[in-house]
Amino acid sequence: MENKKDLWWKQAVIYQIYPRSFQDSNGDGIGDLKGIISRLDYLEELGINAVWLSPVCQSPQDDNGYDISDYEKIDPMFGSLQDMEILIQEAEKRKIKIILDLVLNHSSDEHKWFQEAKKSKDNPYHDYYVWRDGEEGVYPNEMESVFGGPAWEWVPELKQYYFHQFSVKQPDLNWENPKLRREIYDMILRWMDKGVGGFRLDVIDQIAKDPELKVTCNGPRLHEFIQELSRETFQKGNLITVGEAWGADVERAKLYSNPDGSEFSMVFQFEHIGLDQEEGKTKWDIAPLSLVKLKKTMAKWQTELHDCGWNSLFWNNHDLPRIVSRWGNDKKYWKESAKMLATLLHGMQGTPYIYQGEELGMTNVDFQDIGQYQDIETLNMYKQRIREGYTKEEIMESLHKKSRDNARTPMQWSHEKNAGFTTGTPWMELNKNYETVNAVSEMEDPDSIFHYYKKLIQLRKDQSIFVNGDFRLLLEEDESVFAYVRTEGTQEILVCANFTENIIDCPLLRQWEKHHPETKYLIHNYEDEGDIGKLRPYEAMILG
Ligand code: TEU
Ligand code: CA
Repeated sequence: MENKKDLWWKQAVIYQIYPRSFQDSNGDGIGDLKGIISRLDYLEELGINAVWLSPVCQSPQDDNGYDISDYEKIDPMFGSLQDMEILIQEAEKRKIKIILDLVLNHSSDEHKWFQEAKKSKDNPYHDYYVWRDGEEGVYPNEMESVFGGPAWEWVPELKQYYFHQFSVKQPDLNWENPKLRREIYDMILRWMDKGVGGFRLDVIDQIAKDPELKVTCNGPRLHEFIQELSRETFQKGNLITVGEAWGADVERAKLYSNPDGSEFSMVFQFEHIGLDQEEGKTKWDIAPLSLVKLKKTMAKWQTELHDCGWNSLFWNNHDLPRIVSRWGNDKKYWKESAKMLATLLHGMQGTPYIYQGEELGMTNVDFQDIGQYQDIETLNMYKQRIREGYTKEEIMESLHKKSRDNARTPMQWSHEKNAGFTTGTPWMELNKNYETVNAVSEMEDPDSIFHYYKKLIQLRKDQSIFVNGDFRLLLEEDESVFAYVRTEGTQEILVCANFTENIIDCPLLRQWEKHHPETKYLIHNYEDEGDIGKLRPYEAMILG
């Protein structure tokens, strides 16, 4: 089946909003839909084409909305269905599409399906979930939840366990059940009728599972389910669909982003994201990043999906630490390194994603007390590591580097109280640097990170080579410089970046200038051209 649709999302730049931390409109300290509507002009100014909203559906908020208790109601803390309809309309006026976050691997235990399911084994909803007979205290196996502790929860009335890959309040849905699948498809079709522009599919590679065989990712029926989901819903519209797939490799990504449109537009794969994690350990056990590994990983995805799939391009999301603190330099070279990282990413082939505040250079937060953290994964890790004998200092150091709350401190709009995020008490403390890192000051400064992102986004719109060009990595073994060439027909551009705080000799640039005498800077993160053969700390440029 040829996919004849206009693939608008190949030219698009997507902005991710974490609604509870974006903009509060009613003073309760929690971001909401009306707050987002009030910031659409800012997003239009930045030049983005679509907004991915982390979940705003009804939820007890055990995992900040990734535990949905009604897929078709907006949680009152975020507003109403009417607010969502107005958001979709107001965004449309600015040529911005709204992408919803579909959490289909699990629901909340407060969803009516689960409330029914746990009433009895022969309840019609019982098999919407994954159950195992057993006896109290003897788990079906030793599988663990992503958030720590056993992945099985005992229900005494049924003398059964239910399976949950995430929190105990996030029971896994049983995709083997066609009745469940049909209900999910009908729900998605109703959201499509409301005019949403696409969907992000939460941990979608975990929906096909076999807990007996300890299979919780890339299960045997995964692509069968995804192709049915796509056929029954997405293919009936002209949507962007992006699956979150922590277990994806290039071969699987070719299926997920097959140009025939049989599955998704693309996936979020995380191979580059895991490179500063100690082999075989957890995300909290940090290893120094090897630039050579990063270059080879990103180059592999660029070359192997070219013409047979499609990449998403991201450094950040609501689960990840802020990239300028992680692989940049959020102190002495904060502005240069934030711009360098953006240049590297946006020069590649794929759809770029900007996470709220990334365009301002927002940084990790150094909370000093565990009481300032709110994320369930962080709090569970703290308790578990205290039990395991880690010191508080060791744990806080890991949290400063990798807690998901690094991405969830409120958006920094201005230097005013609470950074203009709320007139009330913010649900989470702000990062204290909002007095200097904020949208108002950066929109006033033509040399700001904000304006640099704006230029990058415009560049992709102006030059088709960013969307269509092929990719060739240069200086593969160089541990300081990340450089690659994009080619489309006779046009060539060079993306070159110094990933370090040292001044680096770069003969490549002199050679480039010799072979392209009329070359010019399409974008550059230093104000003056400097010495063409040398790269200053975190210096980056795109030469065309
Ligand atoms: O995340 C999938 C997931 O596994 C991440 O939680 C990741 O393992 C962890 O954050 C690494 O730091 C998705 C959502 O993005 C996340 O916010 C949810 O908590 C999770 O699924 C459950 O829905
Ligand atoms: Ca609010």
